[in-house]
Amino acid sequence: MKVFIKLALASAFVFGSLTSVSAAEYTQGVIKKVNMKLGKVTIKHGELKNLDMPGMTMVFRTANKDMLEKMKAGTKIQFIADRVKGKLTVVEVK
Ligand SMILES: [Cu+2]
Repeated sequence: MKVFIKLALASAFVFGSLTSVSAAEYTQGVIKKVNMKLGKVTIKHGELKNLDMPGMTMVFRTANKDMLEKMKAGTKIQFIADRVKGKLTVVEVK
């Protein structure tokens, strides 16, 4: 019985992560620092499942300058990050 439940949970998890590929999953973050000059933002972020990354504080690029201009240190955001040309980039902000 236990095994069955585990399998059911596992398949539900796999199904859930497969469907979340199209339905974007936002991660909580707090903006720590914005560097317009370098086009970078420091974010204390929660777990980034798509990047297989635990919560931490780190530097991201942003998909475009408009996005960066709207960011302010101390602001809580919900965002999606991904690798763009090998660089960790904020691709979407709620
Ligand atoms: Cu990180």
